[in-house]
Amino acid sequence: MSQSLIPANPEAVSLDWSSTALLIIDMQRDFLEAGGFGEALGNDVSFLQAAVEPCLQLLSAARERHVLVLHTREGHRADLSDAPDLKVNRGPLHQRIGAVGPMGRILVRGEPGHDLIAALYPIAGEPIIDKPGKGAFYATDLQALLTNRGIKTLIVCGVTTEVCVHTTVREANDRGFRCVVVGDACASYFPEFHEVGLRMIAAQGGIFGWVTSSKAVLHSLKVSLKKS
Ligand code: C5J
Repeated sequence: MSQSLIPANPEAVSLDWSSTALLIIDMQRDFLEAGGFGEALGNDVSFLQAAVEPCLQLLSAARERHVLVLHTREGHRADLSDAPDLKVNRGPLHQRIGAVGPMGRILVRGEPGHDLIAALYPIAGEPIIDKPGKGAFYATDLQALLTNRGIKTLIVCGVTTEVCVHTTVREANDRGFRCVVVGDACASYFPEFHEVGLRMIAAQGGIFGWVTSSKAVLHSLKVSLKKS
């Protein structure tokens, strides 16, 4: 596949699909479904539904075009030994990380709530990055996986815009990966944080990366395939 110019903020971004991966952040039941971590924190999880269909379209197109897809999941070991006290000891006991909820223990690896939503479930060959933090590079092998495959650009989508998407984009940017964030394929429990989060990425000449739409990425994938 060839070079492509994608309309974006703050300016069109040129990318080579052969060194580009799709990174889907934390589309987990714990964040998107009732009874999980997101709801335990007092959020209206329905706000995150908006990202599902655009993520699905990106995922399907990336699979069809043999673009590397990686999925991340935020969560902890069953004994919570990888979770700082600061993160665990917050809020009422029954709503904390590790507490038993309707989808098993909240944000614990292997529990039903920790898993990715059915609509975006990974297939063989798509790495899943289990991360104990908000950023996907912290305490994971993501950087090695990308570098060893020659990936230079990340198309980033998922939830939540201002927390795990933002933290990951900042980490990626500092490590030299170009991030193209797909605005309508990200979502937040707070629409205003979503909007400002996207603006922060593209501000100051694209201080953390570029922001585009799923339509623009899908078009680029389609055109690149025709050219190849
Ligand atoms: C949060 C995330 N919001 N995936 N995690 O705690 O954004």
